[in-house]
Amino acid sequence: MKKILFFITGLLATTTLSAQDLQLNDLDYFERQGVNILVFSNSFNGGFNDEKNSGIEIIHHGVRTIQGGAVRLNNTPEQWDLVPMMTDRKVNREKGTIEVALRYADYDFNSRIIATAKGKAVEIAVWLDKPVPEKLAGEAGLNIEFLPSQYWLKTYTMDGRLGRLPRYATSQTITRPNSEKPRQFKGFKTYDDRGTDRFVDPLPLETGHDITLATDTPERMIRISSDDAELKLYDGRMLAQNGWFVLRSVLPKGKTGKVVTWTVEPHAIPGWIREPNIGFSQVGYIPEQPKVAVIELDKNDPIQAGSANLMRLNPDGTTTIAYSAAVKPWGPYYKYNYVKFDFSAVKEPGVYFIQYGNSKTNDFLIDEHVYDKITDATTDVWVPIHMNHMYVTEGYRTWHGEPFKEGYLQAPESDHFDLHSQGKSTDTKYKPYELIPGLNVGGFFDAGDFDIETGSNINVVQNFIRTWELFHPQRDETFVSQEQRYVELHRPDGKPDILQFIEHGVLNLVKQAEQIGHMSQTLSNSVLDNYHHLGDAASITDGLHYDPSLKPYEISADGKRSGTPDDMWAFTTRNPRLDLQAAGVFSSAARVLKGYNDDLAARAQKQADRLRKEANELIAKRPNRRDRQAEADNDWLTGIGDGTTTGASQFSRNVIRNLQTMLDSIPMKDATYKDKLRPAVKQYAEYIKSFDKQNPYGVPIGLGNWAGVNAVLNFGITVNYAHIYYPDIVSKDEVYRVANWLYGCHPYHNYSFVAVVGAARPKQVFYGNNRADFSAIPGNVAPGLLFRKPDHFENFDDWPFLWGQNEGTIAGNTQYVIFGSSFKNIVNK
Ligand SMILES: [Ca+2]
Ligand SMILES: [Ca+2]
Ligand SMILES: [Ca+2]
Repeated sequence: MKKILFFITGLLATTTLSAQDLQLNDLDYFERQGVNILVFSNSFNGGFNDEKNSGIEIIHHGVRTIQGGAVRLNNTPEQWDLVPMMTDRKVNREKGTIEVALRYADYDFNSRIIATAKGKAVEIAVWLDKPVPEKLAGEAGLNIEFLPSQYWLKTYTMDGRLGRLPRYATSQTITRPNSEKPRQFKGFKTYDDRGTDRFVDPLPLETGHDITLATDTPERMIRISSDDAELKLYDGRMLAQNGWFVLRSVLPKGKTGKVVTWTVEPHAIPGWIREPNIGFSQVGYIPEQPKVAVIELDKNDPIQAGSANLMRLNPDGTTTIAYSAAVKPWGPYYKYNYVKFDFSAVKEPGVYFIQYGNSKTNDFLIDEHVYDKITDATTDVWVPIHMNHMYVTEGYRTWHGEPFKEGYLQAPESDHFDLHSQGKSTDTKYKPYELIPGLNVGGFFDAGDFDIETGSNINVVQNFIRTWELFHPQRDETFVSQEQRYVELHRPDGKPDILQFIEHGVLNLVKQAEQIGHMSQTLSNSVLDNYHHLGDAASITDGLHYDPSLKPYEISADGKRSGTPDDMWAFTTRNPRLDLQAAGVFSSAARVLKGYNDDLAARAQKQADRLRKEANELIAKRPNRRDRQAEADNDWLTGIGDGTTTGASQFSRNVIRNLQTMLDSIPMKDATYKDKLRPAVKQYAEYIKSFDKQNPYGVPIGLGNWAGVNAVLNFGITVNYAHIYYPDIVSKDEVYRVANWLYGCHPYHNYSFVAVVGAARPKQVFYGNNRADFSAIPGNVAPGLLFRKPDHFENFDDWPFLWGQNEGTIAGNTQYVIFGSSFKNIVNK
């Protein structure tokens, strides 16, 4: 149904846009060839506040370079500044308008934005029924934001004056009393004012009534003018590295009605057609595997048919056509059309590239060994760099010193940030702010931030244990000394790295169980101003115990305590379901660590037994929906084992949800269990094939605000295991789906999502803890393609700061280790 709907939209768009004026299209956004103007197709959701993904957004020649158009309360809003809630959105097709109602509940402040197509421009106007509240007068304004990496070094004119947007934030700021600062997320503060009681406010780069940005770059050029309001141009990077260039007009005091009017005209290159995106595996292909490139085409691209060539780069420097074939149309999927080029027939090892029309890809290999190194960067570099409570070094470079030497305090009651909270009771023997001894050992940084997310750390240990028990990888490229709290990359120490990673994860988790009595939700930042830390993890806190009897920033005479409240907190509200998960992983860890670290194995087993008993008792007293679901799943799984589960209506959904668990238990069961599973695996084989109809890439594509790589990896792991145990039902050809997607065969661009050894063109930037350097930590896996409603996929590779598309997590990256290990195992057989 969706396919048909979008196909019709595509046809309409090509015929009605010939006038070259902006039209309000069937998907409720303004469109002309090369320009999409979205008015709150995506609204601010409040979860992490400003995520640079909402409000009025402009997709300019295929790239979403402008967003954040809304009434905002700051010159350059940061992530944790307040965002408006959209309370209403009306599309008026006759008038060609989109009207949204916005509300700041904290200030009982309502406004409306009306966007109206006017020729090639859109008018954006702010309407007020009541004047701006006193407290926000001079602060509330109409803002819109420009992507720095697409606008820096570009020229602009403001009322005829020339300028160039700076590559780095070097404009000017003032400070103002904190009392004038609009409230931030839940009353937290993103900045440490060092006792001055003042906040930093950027000054504008330019002020006027008529600005054209990127006068030197047609695909980015945009003109914004206003007769009734002053336009001010700011650089948001003065406050935060993830800030954008901001244009704003402060709303006038005491006025109602139409208070600010902008005319916004993005330049459109006449007849612009997006360059085809030829998706293929940047890692390359082994000779025997299916090889299908997916080519993404602009809906106005006339070349929807024709043929493509596989070109061979010969050792003597010449190029020859190795294979030529007609492309096969797949059809439309969201805003683009898709064709496929199948060159599976080519099996000769060599260096190749694909040519389609005037477009050529970079080169790639066809060779028996292309997949050999796909997990090495992740296990040798990414994972050890994320080892907490250790000094981590590589060659001449220190990644970080030993973090959080002062340990963790018992969290007081808090409705916190990063989705954490601490209930009224601590559920421990500790008083709020009391040191919980010994927690600063082991564990892994969560992601682009530095907390120990307990659930994720449990997943990490689970993932490594599964990898170890199935494949026993003996790879040793990392030196780990728990005694010295020292890690060195690329220095073998005679011990398999995976065992050392398991040990490192378990050290923290077991210590939590021993000291707290159960598992913490997280060991995380107490203050927002060090949560967004970018730099050496060892400098997040001062390493000194917080002593509230000292003045802020004062250090005790013995040099051991400070008055700076930067110590991390342990969030300890008891969750018996998490305890049960931990108990499961402790039992497995005890099995794996026996003979390697007997003491830790015994401690893990002891905590497993205690936590399981206590958690089951607690859950029996307070069962919830999830427990009933888990119980139902368990009955169903047992039914499979007993042969009593039959073709119920929920069969397919249950298979999708539980097949991995069932496959994992095959080694522990007798041979009849494997036979009983066959119908479920057959069902799953149909599910795998169903993706060929759902989208051109043949994998499950997620549409959430965290792009879908975890679901894709889960799918890939299950496909791999299903093939390993049932090669007659799930054929070897199926296991390449997810590898293709990860390594470059996906929408938007064709770069590998894994900063990986072996890929010809991996992504360059990721949301790692070195993101301020526009860099990556090798081996990271990006969440991937972020979907923006109603029809846009995106993955920036020049701007690392959008976590939903570029952040790698410890759980996801260790999931990739299982995927890659099982994939290599299959391929190399
Ligand atoms: Ca986190
Ligand atoms: Ca080692
Ligand atoms: Ca401290």
